[in-house]
Parts: sequence; C-alpha cells; structure tokens
Amino acid sequence: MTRSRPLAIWALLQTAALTAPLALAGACEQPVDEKTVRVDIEGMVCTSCEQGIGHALERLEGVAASEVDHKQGRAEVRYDANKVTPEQIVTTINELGYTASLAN
Ligand SMILES: [Cu+2]
Repeated sequence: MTRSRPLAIWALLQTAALTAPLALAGACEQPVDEKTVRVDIEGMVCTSCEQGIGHALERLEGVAASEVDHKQGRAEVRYDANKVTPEQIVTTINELGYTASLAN
C-alpha cells in the first residue's frame, strides 16, 4: 500500500481547502446595518444623567455612539440594527430610572 499515504495527504488537503473558507465565513462578522434612532427621555436633570445614560447605551452590544441632551430631553443613538433593537435601547434607559420612548 505505497499509495495510501499520498492519498491520505491529498484527502487532507482537499478537506482543508473545503473547510477553511467555511471556517472563515463562520468567523466573519455580519454586515453592519447602521441606523439612528431618536429617543425622548423624561427625568434627566443634569449632565451626569446624560453621561450615565450614554455609558449604559454604549455598553450595549451594537450601539456605536450616542448623544444625550438633558435640556432637550432626548438622545440620538447610532446602532447596528443586526445586533440591537430600538426597543432594547429604550429598555436600557428605562432600567436606569428614566422614562424613555421612541421619538417620531
Ligand atoms: Cu443628572
């Protein structure tokens, strides 16, 4: 059986060639579907409120950036719609003790 060894190596290479791209595809990130949502927030009274909400939002996976304005009582949040929903953003703010709702 002198041919079994090269054959085994050939089979191994074939397997590697077939599975390597698949493995890479699996490790690949989903495409980013970036969106912006505006949230009305009641209960903010100072810049600490803005910062607390901003930090909480940016800890949410999928939130790219947020701008929170306590004077206007709103926030603008950039997020990846493949990772997080506007509802999760609203819930996160509500859990901090504010009253948030999606702005139209
Ligand atoms: Cu405050």
